Amino acid sequence: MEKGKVLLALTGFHPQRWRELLSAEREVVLEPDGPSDPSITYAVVWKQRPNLLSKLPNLRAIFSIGAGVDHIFADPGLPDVPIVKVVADNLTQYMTEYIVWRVLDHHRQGMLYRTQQRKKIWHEPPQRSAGDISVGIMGLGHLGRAAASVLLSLGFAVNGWSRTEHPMTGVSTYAGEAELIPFLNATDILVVLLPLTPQTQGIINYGVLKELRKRNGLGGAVLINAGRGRLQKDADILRALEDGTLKEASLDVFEVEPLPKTSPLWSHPKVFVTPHAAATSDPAHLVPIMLQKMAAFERGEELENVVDRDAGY
Ligand code: NDP
Ligand code: OXD
Repeated sequence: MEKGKVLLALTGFHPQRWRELLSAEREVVLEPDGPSDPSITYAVVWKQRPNLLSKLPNLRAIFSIGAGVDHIFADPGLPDVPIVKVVADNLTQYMTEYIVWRVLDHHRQGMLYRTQQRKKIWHEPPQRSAGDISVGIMGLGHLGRAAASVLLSLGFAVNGWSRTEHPMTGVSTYAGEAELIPFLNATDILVVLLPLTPQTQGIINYGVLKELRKRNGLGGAVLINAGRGRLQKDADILRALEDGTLKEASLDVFEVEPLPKTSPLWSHPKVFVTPHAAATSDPAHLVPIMLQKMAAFERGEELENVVDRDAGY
């Protein structure tokens, strides 16, 4: 197979560094030469323009620069070629750090201590042990499993929920819709690492949050969402915080991004906001992986981490 040309189509990311690194081995263009440019073999994308890829006759694969691929499926003219998602140690490490950071901050009452410090209050609340807290991870995939391992090593009880069954040593696993409620009922801190698909859109709603466990001194359930914003209903999270269904939340993703300045989530005293920054796609780490995959594909090897189009992730 001939060495193919790469179309780099990024919205919301500056293409320069990606282009420089890809150019080490491939010819890279930012626009095709006409809608049916035959020279393009691969597309490296984030939120590509709709129908940009639809007529490229020699396109062999699409590479997402992120682990999520919902941004690719938003294109009504998506051609039927393999879509490769990111699985990379560096991205996994970033996400594990974010999840462990947020779980520990809620567990060790960071919000309370920050408030006390502002008011110069010297007060030590009771300390709970990690083993009394169940962290439930929705989406026990590449990122969820890595976070689960570290949380286990810190002594937390860990539950995991996935679409299909995946046993994991030390983790109480649940699968499918039928086991969602038992999973929630056994969870104090809910960590969301699901992909956005037609099945998962809006899944983090008031009814689901109401099912979370509230015992053992945490003082209420906690939500941490680093998956996708449209998994959640922002208004339902606010309602759950107001009536005590939720004690606190850490949100990295939102229904609308950037989070509108008018959103009450920005200034809510029980919400910790980060700007979709839990695990940044770093071209220095991800481009070499993409280039290796392209070269292996051209040698006749199978592409890895190909998206299942029926499942949508
Ligand atoms: P994976 O594809 O490896 O794992 C996805 C997990 O979700 C799997 O366990 C899968 O189940 C489960 N799942 C999917 N659909 C359902 C469903 N309908 N019901 C129950 N479980 C379901 O993805 P990653 O772990 O690599 O990434 C997860 C998501 O994290 C990405 O899709 C992206 O949206 C988000 N992300 C966010 C970032 C950020 O900075 N905030 C950065 C990187 C990723 P099964 O195991 O049965 O397939
Ligand atoms: C991703 C992301 O999907 O950054 O990788 O959100």
